[in-house]
Amino acid sequence: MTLNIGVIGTGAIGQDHIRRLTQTLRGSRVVAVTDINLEQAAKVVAEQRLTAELYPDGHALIASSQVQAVVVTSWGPSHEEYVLAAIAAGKPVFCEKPLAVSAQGCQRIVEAEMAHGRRLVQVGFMRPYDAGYRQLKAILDSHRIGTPLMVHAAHRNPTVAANYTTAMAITDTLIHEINVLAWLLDDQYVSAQVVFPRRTSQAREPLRDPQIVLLETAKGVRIDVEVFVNCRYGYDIQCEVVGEEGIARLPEPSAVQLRSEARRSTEILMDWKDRFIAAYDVELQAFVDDLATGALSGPSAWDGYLAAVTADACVQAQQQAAVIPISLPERPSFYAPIQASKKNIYTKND
Ligand code: NAI
Ligand code: ISE
Repeated sequence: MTLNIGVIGTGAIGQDHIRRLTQTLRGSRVVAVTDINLEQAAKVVAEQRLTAELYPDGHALIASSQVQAVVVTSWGPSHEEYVLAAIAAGKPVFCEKPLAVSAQGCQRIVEAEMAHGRRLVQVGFMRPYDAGYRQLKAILDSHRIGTPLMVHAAHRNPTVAANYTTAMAITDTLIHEINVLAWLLDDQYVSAQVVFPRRTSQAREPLRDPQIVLLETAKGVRIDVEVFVNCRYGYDIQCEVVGEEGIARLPEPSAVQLRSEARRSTEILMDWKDRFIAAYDVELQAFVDDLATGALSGPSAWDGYLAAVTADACVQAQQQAAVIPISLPERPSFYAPIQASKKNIYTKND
């Protein structure tokens, strides 16, 4: 069976997901496309030689009988209304992060999905699908480094757009670490603090860059994440877990080692699209495959909600220069992770 997908938002990641759905993945085709900038959507349809129909807006696309599932890749503030519309129409929806720009928005989605009675939402948290993070998690779960005590992580971008704000270092960037580290440690956050080192002269005023986010988990693990979005040299994701018996480190992306002109070197990627290309493929393939078997198993609306609550605390921590307690609600049984019996890349026990 081929799943007919409608894509809302044809910017950077929208184009990339359309390409993978059309050219790389099995079992899906893009039949409908829209963007608030219709000219751009038309350009993407032409450039990627899609047979997809162009829709005047996201709501018309969701309502169309041609569309069986929706992919939301528009800008963050529009996610909530499209996800709620998809749920109201009873259609599965893959929504890029953030699920909504506020924790309350995510909560409204959770409530709508639970009222619907079946999972319809997958959030675009792709790190748990990355082979390196999967290996790291397998090591932690095997207890080879003993009980995790600390995590040192970094999320570095070479540069960011002019409209990037200090809060976006949390809501746009750190949100991936918020999701993946809770999954990796099988833990949840209890407090957040943000400290600002010396500001890089490469950042546009008034952006505070870099930042160090300090998170504490319920099990007492201390996490520091450096977010540095004008680091210039590359797109660089680091993660090191220090345990009682050893240290486990996220592998570097594979790259040719070059010996030339009296130097030994390897390239550093510049773009998130390349760094996580395989993880994006696997997460969207999981969405398509899960829909064929009837039950979504990837990052849920609840995971989107937990990330948003934690992100809100981090933004408060930026603004108040204080340690902000985080109180996360119990995961409802509706969102219990699907266990080993089902082939599922996201859950802990598969
Ligand atoms: P972008 O700015 O390149 O594209 C966004 C597109 O959405 C634009 O074409 C814009 O015209 C369109 N748009 C804005 N409002 C709309 C509306 N109300 N209805 C329909 N279309 C609308 O942004 P980018 O980088 O593609 O990001 C899109 C989303 O994907 C963001 O939420 C971002 O955080 C997320 N993202 C996730 C990544 C990941 O690693 N999972 C990587 C990059 C982006
Ligand atoms: C972007 O929006 C993403 O989601 C990428 O995965 C992330 O690494 C990058 O820093 C963000 O700007």
